[in-house]
Amino acid sequence: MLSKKIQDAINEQINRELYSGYLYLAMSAYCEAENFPGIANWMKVQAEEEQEHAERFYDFVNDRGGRVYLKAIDEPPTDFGTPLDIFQASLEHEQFITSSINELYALALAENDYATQIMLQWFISEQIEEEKNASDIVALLEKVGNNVNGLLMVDRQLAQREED
Ligand code: OFO
Repeated sequence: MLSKKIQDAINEQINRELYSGYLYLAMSAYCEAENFPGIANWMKVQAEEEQEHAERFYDFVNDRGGRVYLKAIDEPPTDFGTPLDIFQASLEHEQFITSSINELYALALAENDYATQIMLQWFISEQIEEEKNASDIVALLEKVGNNVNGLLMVDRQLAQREED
């Protein structure tokens, strides 16, 4: 059985993961409009991954006999600037998600909730990858700068991302 504190914190995290999906979908829509179909693809695959993260928490609450309460999802921005701005925003967002997962883990430790700790270990590893993915692309885009051929090359590369 989940404590009320853990249940509330995981419900909050479900909302953050759903918002992440919404944010990446908004980035994808923006990139479609800006004629960066490869980046749009990368963002759409990421949005689907975020939905899966939310469902992982959702299933965990139900499996532990808790209750999922869904809250309103905030409206994401509509303009994201250059490809470099987009991936910098993505990296910042993932750093925020990492800190919220870490806070959840600290709460699970304080509550002696071992099952929640084990479930969160998957997310702790996942966040290493989430931050790395965004920061690798930021580094690439910093090298490319305003070079149009370079931007098109990055766009073609990101077109290849597929769902796991
Ligand atoms: Fe769910 O990891 Fe990104 O936000």
